[in-house]
Amino acid sequence: MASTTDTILKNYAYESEAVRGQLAKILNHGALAGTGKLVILPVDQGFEHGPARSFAPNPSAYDPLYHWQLAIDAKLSALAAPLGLLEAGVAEFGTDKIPTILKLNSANSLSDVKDQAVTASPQDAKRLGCAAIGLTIYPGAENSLAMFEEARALIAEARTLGLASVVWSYPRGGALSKEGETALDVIAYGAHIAALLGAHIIKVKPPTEHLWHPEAKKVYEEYKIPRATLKERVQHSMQSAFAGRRLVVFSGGAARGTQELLEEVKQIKDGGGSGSIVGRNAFQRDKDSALKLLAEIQSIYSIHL
Ligand code: FBP
Repeated sequence: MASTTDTILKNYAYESEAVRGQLAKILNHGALAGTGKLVILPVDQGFEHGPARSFAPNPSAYDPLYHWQLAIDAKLSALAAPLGLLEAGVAEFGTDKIPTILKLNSANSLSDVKDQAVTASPQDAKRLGCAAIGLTIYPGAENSLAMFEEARALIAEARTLGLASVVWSYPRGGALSKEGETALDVIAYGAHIAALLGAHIIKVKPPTEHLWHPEAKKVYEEYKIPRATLKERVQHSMQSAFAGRRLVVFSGGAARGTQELLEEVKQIKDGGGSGSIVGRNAFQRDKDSALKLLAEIQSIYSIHL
């Protein structure tokens, strides 16, 4: 019988064995190995929000090696971070203990421009033994078209190096209202654009019930696309990512209560989501609490498969 990983990899049959091998490395690692589900630790918030906003709640987290150890001890699927953080730990931890995703572009809160600078290359990812590159697009932003072109080039280069690609699709900027950024039609659209750009793994925020684009709103209402529960909205997000043929993980967001987060994870799982990417909710807790939370999240994804 084909394993769950093999079944998922059939959706990537157009890719080289090397790229599929990197996807398999992530899918077959850690506590969720072989389940088809993923829990990833992203640590690019120091770049995006600044060090104190990211690490002051748990000062151990100022140390890049802390995040490597956390991802390893929590038996996560992968650690995703910008260049410097991966360079800081790779000599000590190597690449077998935790698959890594090199985040190639970064925004920062000192500038309100809705854009990301390319701060590393696919070659760096290869040099550091990463399984994948990661990059963010901002659908809707003034500069979104250039970001899509940048994504095309980075994904193509990663492919020639045998690396997989993870796209953070975060609609924002331009005409989008704050409420619009996480509206169901907008998140589904962002997931679809990432799939069309060739992302293997897509990362989106959990969508709300809100509908933003007036023309899309009419269609959602005419076809009565269910959206009352997060489970239904996750189902629709998966449907928009090639009818579930792409892995889609949902981000954790700002730190909040354990029960609220676990309830959200249950709904993501029930909606057929591929997993979670949990940063601040993990590393802003003390290590024991983070390990407990990450184990609970992973156990939700591994039951009733
Ligand atoms: P969190 O779990 O901390 O929300 O991390 C997920 C993430 O995508 C990070 O990779 C990124 O730095 C952050 O969210 C960006 O969040 P925002 O765009 O809301 O500032």
